[in-house]
Amino acid sequence: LSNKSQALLQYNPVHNKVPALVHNGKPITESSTILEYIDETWKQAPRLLPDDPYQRAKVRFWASFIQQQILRLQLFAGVSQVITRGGEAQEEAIGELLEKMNILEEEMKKLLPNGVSVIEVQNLGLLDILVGAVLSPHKAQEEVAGVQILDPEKNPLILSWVTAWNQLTTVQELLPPHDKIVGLLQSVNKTALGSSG
Ligand SMILES: N[C@@H](CCC(=O)N[C@@H](CS)C(=O)NCC(=O)O)C(=O)O
Repeated sequence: LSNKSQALLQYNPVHNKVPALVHNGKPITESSTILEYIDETWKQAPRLLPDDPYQRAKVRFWASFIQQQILRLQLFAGVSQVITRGGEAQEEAIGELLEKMNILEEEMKKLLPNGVSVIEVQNLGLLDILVGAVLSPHKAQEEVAGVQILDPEKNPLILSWVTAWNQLTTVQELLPPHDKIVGLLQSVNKTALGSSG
């Protein structure tokens, strides 16, 4: 973000980043903290985390895996890093991303043995949001990075999960069109290439 508002600097003085939620005049920052705050404040369905402590722990573990491993290697940091680093380092980063994606596929098969063919808004969970938010623009990322991130043979569950996410009415209303995401990623990469000299 180049032109940060006074409100953003005021509400997220530590990182100056979005998202920041302001509730009753008080700021909450970091997307996962915001989601948990929403879940604890508005207790009606959908409940984002399960009630059972062990199931909650598992969901939190995979939520952190998606954010710290997959998102880190992908989207803004990942795609620009892959492009700017080039050569061997590029292959290494792509290899690591695909490896993490396969781990996610195998582990989600255990967590969701029936797969995900449809997401019901009333039963929306934290992992639906993270898988959807992080991976729904995967086609644009694949186009910009020139690499397949989700393989239908190796990642059928994740792909059907992303498809189910993309079918939600709210997502269809809010997700920018493919070309716009491609343009955004290209401009992020251009900036990254410029700043890397
Ligand atoms: N870990 C943070 C990441 C926040 C983040 O990276 N936000 C980006 C946009 S998606 C941002 O505001 N970037 C502006 C900047 O770095 O100046 C979260 O999950 O909330």
